[in-house]
Amino acid sequence: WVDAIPSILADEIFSLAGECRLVESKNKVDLLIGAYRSDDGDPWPLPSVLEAERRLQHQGDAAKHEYLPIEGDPVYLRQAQKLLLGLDDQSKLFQRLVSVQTISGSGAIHIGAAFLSRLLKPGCVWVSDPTWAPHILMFERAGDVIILQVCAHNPTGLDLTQEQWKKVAEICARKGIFPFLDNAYQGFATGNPERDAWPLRYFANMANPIRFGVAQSFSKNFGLYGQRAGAFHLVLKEQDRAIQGNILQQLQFIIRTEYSAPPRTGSTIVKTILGDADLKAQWLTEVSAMSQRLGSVRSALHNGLRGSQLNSDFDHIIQQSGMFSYTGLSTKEVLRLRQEFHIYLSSSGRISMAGYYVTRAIREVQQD
Ligand code: PLP
Ligand code: TYF
Repeated sequence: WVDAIPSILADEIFSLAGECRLVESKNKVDLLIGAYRSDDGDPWPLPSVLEAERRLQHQGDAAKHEYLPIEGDPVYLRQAQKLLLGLDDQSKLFQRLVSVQTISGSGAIHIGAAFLSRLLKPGCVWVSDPTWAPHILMFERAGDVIILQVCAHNPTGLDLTQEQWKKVAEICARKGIFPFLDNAYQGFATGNPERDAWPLRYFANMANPIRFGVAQSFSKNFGLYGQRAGAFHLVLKEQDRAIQGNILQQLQFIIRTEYSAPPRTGSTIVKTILGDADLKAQWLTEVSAMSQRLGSVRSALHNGLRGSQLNSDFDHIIQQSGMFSYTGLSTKEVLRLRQEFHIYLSSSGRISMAGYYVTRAIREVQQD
């Protein structure tokens, strides 16, 4: 059987990033991965995260390497729910939620997909075209489900308007479609996580509630890419109260068969920040700073390209928001950029706005 193991398509972004690392040119430009970078092109550990880590280190918690429960840390999960839905301690909405901690946003999508494929058994899963490629891979086996990105859409940078969200919610309710909201960039569209959560809060507070799932990631908005802090939430109807225990058992079963219990370092950092008023306020300013910097790179890129009598005025670059820009460059043009200029971007023409040589180069030319 070993000889018969077939090859499988690699992930384009990760494999091109590996290729780019090997390129020796000092002028190479990496616009691939959706990870925030500072003006100097370096990763930016959030100061609020560093402060939380410092506090945790001094706590000397003897239990800090113990297992978490299968479904995760209850304090972390409550903070995660509050951040999504804007809840205070008295909110009745908590009673409609079943939440489990997951291996970041990807794990949340996977656990959600596994849950839906076991229990809802959807006939069809709808995704935006284009969408983040793993959506399709993760739902391949999984009434109908539609995957919707809450904000800062990957790869296009284009989000639904509030009016469009209302229509989508109405169609889901009318046709019995289960919305699966992927929330990987809360804070990156407007700079404010509360404002970016509008679609989630609209869905949760509809007069005639519908059930929906949410995959929540803290990779981007806490800069905790490698820590894998996330959660999968089900927002249910009032009348589902009796079945919530069974739902949690099903989710625990799936987790048990896959990895037993979630990792705790990242979730402990997130709950420390969200549970402390000062640290939370600091974190909010840091999210806003990341979003603003991405916005100014966007404007700088647009300024550099417009009016240059090219095929496009590139105005779409400033109409988009978040981590990515969907440039409209063709696959052929992308390939030339890579081969002739060592500029690496996805073949779809998506660029990660945090790519720093572009910013630095634009600043240099503007200073001359
Ligand atoms: N969903 C979208 C649209 C993404 O772009 C990503 C990647 O960053 C994720 C989910 C999940 O990321 P992670 O598993 O790092 O939380
Ligand atoms: O789209 C991105 O760049 C990020 C990181 O299979 C990523 O979401 C990319 C590809 C992938 C998993 C994560």
